Parts: sequence; structure tokens; C-alpha cells
Amino acid sequence: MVRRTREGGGLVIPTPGDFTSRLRSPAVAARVGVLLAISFCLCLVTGLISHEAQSADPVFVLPTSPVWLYRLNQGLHVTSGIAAVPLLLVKLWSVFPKLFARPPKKVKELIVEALERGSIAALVSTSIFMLASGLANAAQWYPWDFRFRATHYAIAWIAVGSMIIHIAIKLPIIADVLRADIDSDTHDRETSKPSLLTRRNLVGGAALASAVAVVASAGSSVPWLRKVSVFGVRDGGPAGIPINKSARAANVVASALSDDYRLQVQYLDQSVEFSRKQLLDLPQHNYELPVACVEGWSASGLWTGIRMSDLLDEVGAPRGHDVRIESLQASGHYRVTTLPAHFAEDDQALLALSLNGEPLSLDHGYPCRLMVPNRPGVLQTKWVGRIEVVTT
Ligand SMILES: Nc1nc2c(c(=O)[nH]1)N[C@H]1C(S)=C(S)[C@@H](COP(=O)(O)O)O[C@H]1N2
Ligand SMILES: [Mo]
Repeated sequence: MVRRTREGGGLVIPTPGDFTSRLRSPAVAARVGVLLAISFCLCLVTGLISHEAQSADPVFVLPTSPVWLYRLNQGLHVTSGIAAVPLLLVKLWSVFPKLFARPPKKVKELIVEALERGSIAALVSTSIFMLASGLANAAQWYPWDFRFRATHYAIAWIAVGSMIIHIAIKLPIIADVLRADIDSDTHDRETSKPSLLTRRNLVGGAALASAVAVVASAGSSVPWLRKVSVFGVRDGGPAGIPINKSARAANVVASALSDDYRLQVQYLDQSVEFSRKQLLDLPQHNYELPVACVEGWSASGLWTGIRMSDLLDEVGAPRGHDVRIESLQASGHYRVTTLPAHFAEDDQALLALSLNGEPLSLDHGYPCRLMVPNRPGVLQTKWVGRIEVVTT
């Protein structure tokens, strides 16, 4: 019961007493809250790892092995975010009457209450923002103007801060209701009345909805769940690996197919050019590596190509330098990436020329693309035109 009309016709804001279901109780809110906090923490940790993996100036660097680590991290990040959605909805529903509580009269209590409500307002709005922007990103829908990663990252800190404050304030009541039976009514509102659904069923139902959401979306990174995952599974593109940006969308069709195509490899004033044919004549290596998109999907393939370290030897570059990889793409955020030295020197770091035994398709990055173990998909530059050893 949200709004009632008074005899005179005006709207009356309800009071907490107008909400009668005993499901809207701290016993439910705390239990669903625990599940929500677990999924938020998992999402936070994996989010921070992914942020650092994409950062130009990272606080910590990921190792090159195991090659599936970033793939697992990103699958967990997106999946834990999806798992949080039903939990957040049930949690908000369970505490909804509190929104209409009248403020206390005494100034001191009023200040405490205002601070508490402020932190909850921050927590609720940032949680909704994080989940909604993350879901939109995973669906490749960008209805905003801001840079997704920087904003999602900044807001995450407000969400974490307000979550910590919220848990700290509520700790006594959380401890109390979690220690007691779920049906204990010690902390209930006075007006709670029995309902058809039990509290156990509601909490179990929220957990089940969360599990269903996970299974329904995890197929985009877990191959054997593909058949049951009704949302989020990207179509396999050429050679069974989805395409994120096509050659046409990147506006590289003509330059990628041109007979004049040459890969330029540069170290100081040493510069060597290779046609695709010349690249194919260099020693080739095969590695099974995943494309792990930050949007959550991932797919593994057998990539064949030249080791980055062999290519650097061609220009006599010593070890220990980062390497700048430039795409033929003229604009776009992902046209250039800098490969940290330890990635460039890894045996499995390839300039790939084929995928699953077939020449690279145009959309997968023909004439050649970067494929490096344990790197976020956005940094696996396609249509590579220039490689430069960073010496400054
Ligand atoms: N030049 C260039 N390379 C790029 C991109 C791009 O937009 N431009 N997209 C990246 C992203 S976001 C991903 S997930 C992978 C996907 O590779 P695929 O399309 O071959 O699966 O390519 C990466 N390489
Ligand atoms: Mo991606």
C-alpha cells in the first residue's frame, strides 16, 4: 500500500505501519543481505583485478599464467553482478517500509538518523547504478556518454564505503537476528501479520532466483552451460569465437585487405617491414588461448602465429621493454595497447595469423592480431599494423 487518497482527495504518504507482511522483517533483510554482501564482495575483488589488468599504470600486474585466470576473473565478475540483481530486489522490498519512517524529534537522534539514511541512500543508488551499468555494458548497450570503466570504478568505491558504514551501523541487529530463528519476531514491526509465504521460502526463493540468473547467463563463459543459458550467450563467430567489433565497424576493411599491407616493427631507428607472406615464413607456434572479453563472454581457440619475442629479435631489441601495438584502425579506444615486457616476452604471446587451423578471418583481425595469455579481450589488438619497442 503505497498511496491512499484522503477524503479530500490529496495523496497521503504511508507509514511503516501500513505495510503488514511479516516477510518485510530484519530477519529476512539480514539473511538476504548476507548473500548480497557475498556477491558484492566477489564482484568488487574481481572488478578491481579487471580494472588493474586494463590499467595503463597498474598498481599490480597480472602474471601471464595460468592463461585462463583473467577469463575466470571476468566470468566471476559479471556472474556475481548478475547474481546480486534478484537479491538486491528482495532486500529492497523487505526494507521498503523504513523509507516512510517519520524522523525523530530530538536533534541528536535526528542527526544520527540523517547520517544513517544518507549512507543507505548512497548505498541503494550506487548499487542500482553499478548493477544497471554493468548489465548494460555486458549487453553492449551504451546509453551514456561517460567512459564506462572509469565511472563504474569510481562509483564502486562509494558503494563499498556506504556498504561498510551500513553493515557497521546494523551489526548489532544483524548479529541478533542471525543468531535467532528466522521466524523470531523480536525485531519485527508491530504491524506484521502472517503471510502465505514463509520467511524461509522467501530467502530460499531469492537464493534460487539468483542461482537461476547465474545459470541463465554463465553460458557466455562456461561452454557446457551454453545450452541452458537463455541470456547473454554470444553467437559463435568465424571459427566459433564471437566477434566484438567487425572490420567494417572499425573501418579497416580496405587497409587490412590491401596488397600494400606491411607490418612495421620498430626499435629505436631499426625498422623492419613484413608482408603477411613474410610473417607466415617465420617460425610458427600454436597455443590454445581464450579471448576473454571484459563484458563477460569468453571463448577459447587454437591460435597459430609468430612469437612476439621472435619478432622483437628481428629488430635486435633487448628484453625488458614494453611494446606498443598499433592497429590499422584510425580511431577508437582500442586502437593502441601497450604490452608490459613480461607479457611480450612470454612464449605464448603471439602475433596470430590463424585460428583453429584457418587463416584469420577479417573480423578476427586479419592480417594479424595480438593474442597474449591472461590479457583482457579489449587489449588483444586486431588488425595490427605497427609494433614499437618502448624505450622511453
Ligand atoms: N583494433 C581493435 N582490436 C580489438 C578491438 C577493437 O575494437 N579494435 N576490440 C577488442 C575487444 S573488446 C575484444 S573482446 C576482442 C575480441 O576479439 P574477437 O572479435 O576476435 O573475438 O578484440 C579486441 N581487439
Ligand atoms: Mo571486449
